[in-house]
Amino acid sequence: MNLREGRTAVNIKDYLGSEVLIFDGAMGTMLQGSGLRTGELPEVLNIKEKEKIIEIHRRYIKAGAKVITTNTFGANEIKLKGSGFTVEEIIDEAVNNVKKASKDDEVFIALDIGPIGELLQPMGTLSFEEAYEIFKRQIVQGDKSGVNLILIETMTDLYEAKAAILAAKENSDLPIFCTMSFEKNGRTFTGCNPTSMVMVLQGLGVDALGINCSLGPKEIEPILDEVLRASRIPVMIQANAGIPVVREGTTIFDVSPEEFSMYGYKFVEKGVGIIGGCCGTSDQYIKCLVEKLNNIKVKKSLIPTINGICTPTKTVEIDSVRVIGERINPTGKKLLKEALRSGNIDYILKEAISQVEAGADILDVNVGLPGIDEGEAIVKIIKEIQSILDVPLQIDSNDSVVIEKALRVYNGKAIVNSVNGEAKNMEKILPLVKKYGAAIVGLTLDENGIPETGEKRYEIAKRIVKKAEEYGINKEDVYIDCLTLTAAAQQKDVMETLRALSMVKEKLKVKTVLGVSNVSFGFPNRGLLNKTFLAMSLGAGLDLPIINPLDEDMMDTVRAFKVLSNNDEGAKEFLEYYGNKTESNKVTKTHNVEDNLFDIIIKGMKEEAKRAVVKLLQHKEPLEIVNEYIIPALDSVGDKYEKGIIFLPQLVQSAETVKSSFEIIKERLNENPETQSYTNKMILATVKGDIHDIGKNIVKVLLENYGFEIIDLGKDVSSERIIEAAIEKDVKLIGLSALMTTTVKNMEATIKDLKKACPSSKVIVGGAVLNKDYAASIGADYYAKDAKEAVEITRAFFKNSPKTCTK
Ligand code: B1M
Repeated sequence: MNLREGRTAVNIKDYLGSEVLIFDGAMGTMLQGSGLRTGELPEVLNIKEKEKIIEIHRRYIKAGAKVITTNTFGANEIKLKGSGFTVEEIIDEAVNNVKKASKDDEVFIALDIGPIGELLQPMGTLSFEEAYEIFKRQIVQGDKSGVNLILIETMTDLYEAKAAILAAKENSDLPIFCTMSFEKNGRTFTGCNPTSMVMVLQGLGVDALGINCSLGPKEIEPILDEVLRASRIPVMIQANAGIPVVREGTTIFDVSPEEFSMYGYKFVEKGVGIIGGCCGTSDQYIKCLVEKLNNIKVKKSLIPTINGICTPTKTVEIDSVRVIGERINPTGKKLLKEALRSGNIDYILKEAISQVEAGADILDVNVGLPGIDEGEAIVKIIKEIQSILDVPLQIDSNDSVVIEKALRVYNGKAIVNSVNGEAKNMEKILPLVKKYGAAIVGLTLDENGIPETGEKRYEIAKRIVKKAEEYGINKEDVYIDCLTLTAAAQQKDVMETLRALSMVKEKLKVKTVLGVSNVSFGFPNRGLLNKTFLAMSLGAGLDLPIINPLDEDMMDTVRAFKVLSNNDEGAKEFLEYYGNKTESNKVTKTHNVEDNLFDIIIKGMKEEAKRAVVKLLQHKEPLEIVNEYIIPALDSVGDKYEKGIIFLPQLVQSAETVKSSFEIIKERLNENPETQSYTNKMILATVKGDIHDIGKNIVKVLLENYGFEIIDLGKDVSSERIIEAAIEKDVKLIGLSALMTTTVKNMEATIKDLKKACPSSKVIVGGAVLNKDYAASIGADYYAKDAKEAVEITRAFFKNSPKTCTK
């Protein structure tokens, strides 16, 4: 059969959900097996050694694979820089190679797209739109060259996956499959969990999603179970042939083709519909898989069991009452208005943090204010909040342009607040909600305003749900707001809201949302009315109260309701919260702004950290601040990271916060240098493979302050560069820093190389992972536990030693 002919004749989508679709296996490890030299780009071989590539494709086709992946994993403009070939040339040749391997067109061709190889902001420097453009170039060419689908694979950052999917959706109409790579702890390298991955990818409209690489089938199985629980769309697995181990210089994968296919069978039994191999697999593995899966149909029933919203690292299932924090909304808030006008992001971040600390599960973000560019402001605020908090957001605007801008940059699955029953309004908002895979709040009002009776509001709710479904939005993602009216003005209508709410819950079976505090407007003792109305609404079936979480009475009501409605099983949350109440109050009270530098670093608030440092410097020495606040805070961050409490994005933010506050410490240190005449010089570097440089930079500033000229070679520095600089600049003392157990080995190798090339040079080492004995065992001459000790050692050294690197 000619599968590829006319592309639409037999669309790959027709296979999904019925036949098990078998992909090919690894390309990289097959190429290594056939003599790929280290450092050589596999994609360039599409042109330079096309026969080798064609042969690998042929072997997979012969083994029975129905989808062949192009050898284009890294064919992006960043990785190909300096290769002498363009993205277009490589992709075109790669597609041709598959076509040549399958003369009679018996397979589908998947355009392979791997990660760009650079981290996106805020973890790295690449912007979302730059990433989008990089992927777009690959996709446009793949489409032109005649692929049948796009396979976005081995993603570890959900945001990068989103950029790739949008680039695919907006520049081709090819089917999109997307897989991410997880580690043994069930998270990707950037901390993304499987449920969040599913929520976001299926929301973005991919045709299949799943897991590939990093792990063998055994380790993938529990992660797969989570994916299957959440996914409504076909699930794909491309496991490694086990976890690679290096034995005598060779990488070995310990899962045999037979065992691999047994897992394949088990996975299909569980509901997987698309299967292939990743690193370490070969045509043998695919052959076994094809034989084992002969005549098996897809089992997945596609019944969703999870509904909710998320960020990459945090999923909020709407399976119980969830609090939406209302405070980032300028209506009636003078200080927030000022902050928005003056661009005081820290004020807004503090509002965000305090609400989360008070128990908000979701934050509403509304920045609509005359005189500011709402679109620009919402994008900035979403990015800032998401760089320090993992809480999902509710985008609150009635301007579709603003909503689209916000949905585009938001990392995760958001709620859009809101759409109403007016046809024009639904036509504008709902397509955006569908395109970006969000949830939507539907207000029970239309061109005639808010109906008085509960029945009429219910009718509007019904209309909104129906229309949303017509646009392909799942009913589970529509949250109905029956609208709170002010008791002071419309007392008799208050109960109508609750009647409407009950009807919506019972008849439409959708989740409900309500801004509560409007009920008390114009009354004294508003708090009393608010908490009473909240309790009544929860009793009527409210799922998502929009409230001020800093209002203890309101949060008390929510917690109490959860116990009484059996939402908080065994009253676990209740007991945890109220059992420790006195203790937690005490902790908050003892903290003042200055003492908070520790917390500020952990929270990752850059501007706030600078202010705290300035205050602390009034009565503390710069190094005291480093030792008493900065290092303990980073230790705590490192500890939380290791325990999986926080993830890479937060680790990066804390490091960035330290960097910005250290700028101020540095200025102070440089105000009173002990001597300004640089008579002795030394080199400082963080060793190869290690990018931790905060400690090394502290050591540098202090040494400079004591009059030493520092040649700072930066981080991730090879021994060759260090030797070259030592010889060229005639330096006698070399300082090396390393922070990881893995890079201490590079430190040892660097010392060895240095001693060989520069025999009379001396090496001083430091870094939290070392101690005195270990430093001696790797050949270092000196070990400094901190920057102060580094200064003492350096001073003593130059007092007693010759000053040049004589060979
Ligand atoms: Co990473 N990291 N990190 N990290 N990070 C550690 C080191 C880790 C222990 C965290 C953990 O899991 N608990 C762990 C290493 C585990 C191991 O040993 N195998 C770790 C990991 C795993 C990673 C990544 C692999 C995470 C990932 O990507 N999945 C990745 C590594 C990338 C790479 O290097 N290839 C990574 C990345 C990062 C950030 C980029 C986010 C950031 C670094 C930013 C930067 O440096 N520009 C970061 C941070 C901040 C940390 C922790 C939290 C803090 C390090 C630090 O700056 N401490 C760290 C956990 C921890 O240490 N508690 C962790 C404060 C600093 C002042 O102390 O550097 O020890 P330190 O310097 C002291 C002394 O040691 C001494 O003086 C300084 C001042 O007193 N000293 C010297 C240091 N060098 C000296 C040289 C001298 C003399 C004295 O003479 C020359």
